Amino acid sequence: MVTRRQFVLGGAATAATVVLYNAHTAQATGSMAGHAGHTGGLLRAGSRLTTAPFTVQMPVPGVLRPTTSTSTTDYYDITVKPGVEELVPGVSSGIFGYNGTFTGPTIRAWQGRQVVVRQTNRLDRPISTHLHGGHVAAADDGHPMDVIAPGGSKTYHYPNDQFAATLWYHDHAHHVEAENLFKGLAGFYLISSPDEQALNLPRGAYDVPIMLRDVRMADDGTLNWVMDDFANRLTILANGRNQPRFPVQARKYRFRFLNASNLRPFGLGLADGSTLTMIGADQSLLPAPDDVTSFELWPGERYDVVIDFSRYRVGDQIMLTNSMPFPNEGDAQKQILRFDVVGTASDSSDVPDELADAPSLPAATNTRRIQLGPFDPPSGTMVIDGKTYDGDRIDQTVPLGATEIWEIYNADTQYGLPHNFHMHLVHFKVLDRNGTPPPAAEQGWRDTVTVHPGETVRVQATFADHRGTFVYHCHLIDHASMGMMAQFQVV
Ligand SMILES: [Cu+2]
Repeated sequence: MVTRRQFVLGGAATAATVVLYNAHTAQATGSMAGHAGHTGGLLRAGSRLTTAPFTVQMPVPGVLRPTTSTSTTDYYDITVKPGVEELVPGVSSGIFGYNGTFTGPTIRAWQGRQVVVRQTNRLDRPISTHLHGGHVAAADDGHPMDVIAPGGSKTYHYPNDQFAATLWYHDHAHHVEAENLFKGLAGFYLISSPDEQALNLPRGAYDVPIMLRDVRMADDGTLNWVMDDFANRLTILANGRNQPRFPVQARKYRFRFLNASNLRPFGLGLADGSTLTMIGADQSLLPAPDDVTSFELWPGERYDVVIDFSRYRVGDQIMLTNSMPFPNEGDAQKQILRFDVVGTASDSSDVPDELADAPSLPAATNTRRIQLGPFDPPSGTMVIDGKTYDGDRIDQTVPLGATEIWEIYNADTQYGLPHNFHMHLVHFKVLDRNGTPPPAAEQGWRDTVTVHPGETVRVQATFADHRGTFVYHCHLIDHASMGMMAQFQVV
């Protein structure tokens, strides 16, 4: 029998973190002349544009059709190019997009069935497409230095020998990954497996990916890119729309929440405080479902959540809210998406008490200590173990097949910067945070983990299958572009 309980992930630390986070932002953006004036413009835009919130329906990104398929492989073609989207109703924004759309097309993959994607770059800048969460060869990883020049193409091979999970692909070209992601280069990559399908979770039209993120938008719709510009990214988007509505039937849905923001964490819940059932995170389903009333979603992270709308009546409207408290933000940042119950539908889906095997942990043979930060405001650099990223430097050498514990310490106590640690190639298990085992929602396989200032988080991973050079970095991705990235080489 599974014990379900309520929790707020890291809730106690949140308020202090936010205050300090803002102190950092004031430091980091202190040189921005006209800062106050621009904020005023954004607030005017916000009040004008929120005269009609929840009038536009949240789109569900379309599933990409293979160009060709064989008995073993699906082949896709994606063109990265500029596009125009109405992220806010009535205002056109120039964006970068996979196939020109702000939320890229979704790739649906099957465990053990290969996917091959040819990416063609029609932007005027380098790109590199990383499959976040993909267990792939180094040549296919979308390494920051392995870029596709303007006009060029590269073909990526994804074996999908991994668990059913919500993955995503996004840009990773060094020094411009943060800007490229900010302007729209992100899409879903969903892996299913026979084990997962046998569970009878909500599927088809009732399995909906939702990409949450923020942008800084001028009154005319221009997306204003400024590095580490946390405080001015005030327009929140769900699947590329500001404050949309989403019609639902009075039955269970599986929502795959991804935070594709560069820096912004969310604290998500329903306005009526009712239950969300966590079923998956990052790289796998959870061992058991976990009922909560809210959860935090940090940049790069995914949580699969079942919401049962059968407790509502047709005509009810339920707000998805963001409780992460940031000063000077109003309803436009707190009310993210409204679910409108528009009808009833039969529901034979189920959330069983056991979802997946708990992560297996062979004995670790090595422990490494990794230090994130501290941030150095005068230079504007972010460091890991005292160094900014250098593509010619190998920071850690790991024998193929080794199982290791990585102890990640966040040294950014002075400015109170949280970081979200992400490793390429591997999936890891969070062992503990300052010695305390993780909550239920962190009990599955992960590839990101939030490390608050002064915290030490221990994770365990096995470096299997692929030799070569891979990066690890903060997934508050502006930090990565500012240097908070390093490399391990599997030999
Ligand atoms: Cu960071």
